[in-house]
Amino acid sequence: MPKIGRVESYIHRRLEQEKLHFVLLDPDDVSPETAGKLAKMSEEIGVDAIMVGGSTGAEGEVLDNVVKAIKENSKLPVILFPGSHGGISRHADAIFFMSLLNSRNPFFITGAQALGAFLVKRYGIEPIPMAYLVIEPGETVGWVGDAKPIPRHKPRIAAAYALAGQYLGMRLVYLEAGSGASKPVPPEMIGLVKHVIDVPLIVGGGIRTGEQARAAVKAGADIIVTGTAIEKAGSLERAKEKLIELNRGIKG
Ligand code: 1GP
Repeated sequence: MPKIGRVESYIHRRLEQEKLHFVLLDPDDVSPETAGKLAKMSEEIGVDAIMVGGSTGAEGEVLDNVVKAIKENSKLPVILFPGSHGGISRHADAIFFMSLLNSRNPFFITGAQALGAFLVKRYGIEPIPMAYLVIEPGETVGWVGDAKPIPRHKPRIAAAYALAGQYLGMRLVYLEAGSGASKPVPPEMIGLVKHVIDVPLIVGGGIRTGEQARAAVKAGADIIVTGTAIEKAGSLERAKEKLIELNRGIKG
């Protein structure tokens, strides 16, 4: 049996204390310099990990430079959040080895995973198996990932996919409304999914306020991912205020 790695153990350990906040930085949107500053700030404020990735342009040198800048500026674990096998960087600590279970295209369910597997092994990046479910509206990842987005008013469909993911051996479930979504995943859906699964539940997409983050946690989310609210805050000062607001919403 494969051993549970360092980052996954850290996630479980931290979850025994409180709900977690992961900040997503997309190398297509932030420079290495800004990414380093945001990571440092995130660590000071009490964020638990930095995720790096995106659906478009988060590959190669662009990705490597952002990961390196984050590693140089903070001690937080850096977890890759790849759009495909192109989203692998040797400088990261771990990778969400994710399958977009409700894609129509097998490339996003098992194809990109097969193309990336040897590189993950060669670089010694810790893989964390994760069921990734795209919920309406789904935004760019829904379109690029050829998803059949789960309707917002159909929590049972999300719960069925989430449980199937767990039964397939995935150790995290991620409900994704899409980066920049106008509305986050509905609390009723978060609640039902949490009720049926035993693995930690991650929720992201469209969470912009402390209030929304609090509602997602109250509904059952274990880990909240925020990206756009921080990346597009307008200034580092505003990003800091946003981080504090979101972190308070999550950790109470
Ligand atoms: C996107 O769930 C993440 O993959 C975060 O979404 O950018 O809307 O915070 P936002």
